[in-house]
Amino acid sequence: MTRIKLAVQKSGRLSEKTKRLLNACGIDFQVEKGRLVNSCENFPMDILFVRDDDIPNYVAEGTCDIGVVGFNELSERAYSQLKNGQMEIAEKLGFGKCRLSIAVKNGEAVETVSDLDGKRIATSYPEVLGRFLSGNGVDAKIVEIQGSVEIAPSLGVSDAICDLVSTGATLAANELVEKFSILQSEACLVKNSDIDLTRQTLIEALCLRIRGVLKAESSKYIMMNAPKTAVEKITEVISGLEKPTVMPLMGDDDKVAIHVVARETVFWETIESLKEAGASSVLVVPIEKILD
Ligand code: PRT
Ligand code: ZN
Repeated sequence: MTRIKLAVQKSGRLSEKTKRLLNACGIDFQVEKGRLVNSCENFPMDILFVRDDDIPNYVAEGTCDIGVVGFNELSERAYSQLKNGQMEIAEKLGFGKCRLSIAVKNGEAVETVSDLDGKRIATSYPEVLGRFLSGNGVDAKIVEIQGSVEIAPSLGVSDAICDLVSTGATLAANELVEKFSILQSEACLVKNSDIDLTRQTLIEALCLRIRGVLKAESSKYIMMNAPKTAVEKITEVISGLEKPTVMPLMGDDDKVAIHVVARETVFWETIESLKEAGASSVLVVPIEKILD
């Protein structure tokens, strides 16, 4: 029986969330220590646990059919393969969000991109940075370093850095100021484009499950009771959500139950507005799966 091969980061920032996503898709597997390939028990898929740096290449070369990796790694290591259609992004997964930014020492006079002319910029992303600089006509020296890029300026190795930022705490701790964000990134499911029909069908089935889980994660089911007279006002408050279901309440002719699926984050303000409009017993509950 045909099986697909998925590359996943072995241990790092994307590992746990990737495993959790697969489990939420109903895919079970054991991770055995020291074992490179682990087979899924209830889905025809084998998982290869590797360093994230290797994932773009594994998928581009067809060693694996699909992989979960940050868009930053794809842009650095598989830019041309993505551009020429050898591989493609099947799903954006919504976690591992960060940005690749250029930062300089506190007080350094860099305001516009052209102020980077003649500067030395340390990075582990020479390809992405090189494209950004040449695209902006900037002539700066790229100093390639693997790891701890943020200490390069204080060591005198560079004048600026280009590194991933999420909260900004690392930059602040090293007295660096973020100036230009050159790439937005998140974890992606990437796939090789040259795949036979059977594998293609399996990948589509996996994507359908992933989309269902992601949609459900950002959705909530809201239930409330309300006087019949308040239904119109409440419908206005939830007009941005799906069409509500309005049901009679047994033993109370004046009140109804209103149920609605919210496809976006439900803010406290919305719940407060519902209460103000006359709703009571407002329940906001998580949804496990949504298949449209
Ligand atoms: O061993 P392996 O090669 O597999 O792992 P790795 O060490 O290369 O990668 P890892 O596990 O650190 O990160 C994997 C992926 O997570 C990255 O490729 C990104 O797609 C994503 N990601 C999301 C991040 C961050 N956020 C992040 N903040 N990767 C790294 N960082 C680092 C950044 O380099 C800097 O040192 O965190 C620091 C900045 O964080 P803040 O919060 O202080 O701004
Ligand atoms: Zn890595």
